[in-house]
Amino acid sequence: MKRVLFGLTMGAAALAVAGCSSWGWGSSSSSSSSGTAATSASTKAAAALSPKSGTNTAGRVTFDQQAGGGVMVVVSVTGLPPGTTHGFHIHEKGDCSAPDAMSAGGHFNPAGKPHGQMTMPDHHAGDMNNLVADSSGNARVQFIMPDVTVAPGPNSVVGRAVVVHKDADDYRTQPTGNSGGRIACGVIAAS
Ligand SMILES: [Cu+2]
Repeated sequence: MKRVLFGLTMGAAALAVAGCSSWGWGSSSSSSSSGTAATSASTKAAAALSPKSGTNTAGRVTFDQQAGGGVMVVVSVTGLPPGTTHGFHIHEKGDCSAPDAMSAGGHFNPAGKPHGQMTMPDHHAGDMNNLVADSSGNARVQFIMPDVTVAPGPNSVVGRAVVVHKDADDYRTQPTGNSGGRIACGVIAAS
């Protein structure tokens, strides 16, 4: 008798879980080809950088939210003048439509902090270290951003823009780092 009751209870629980899952799939994006992926928020995103302000600078940046906190950022940029240093930030608006990328707005700064270097106590969530081009004009680097997420929330990078600047960020000048014009821009989308 106990066995039968147990079996019935488990059956009801299974039905309840199945019901929740169906509801979850129905209310999420249909872009996922696998039903299981849609049950958790995306933890990966990417931006394709396009040339701006008449340059040939392009590239790709990927974002992978880490289980222990922070987001792993992998950067590959091409078409920089060899040996040069360039300010590099996440900007608040996911709009790279302007020829000078000014449409991307200011630095992504959800906490209202002063601009600074990523390792300083005060910095914008979107502040990243300068990119340094090698002798071929390429910059490849990877690092952890401590204050952003990929999953939805006030600090999510999805729907923002990655911007490469013409000059080096001095990590001091407010609120821009005095890094000059914008030479590449890409909108960050979940992937
Ligand atoms: Cu910037």
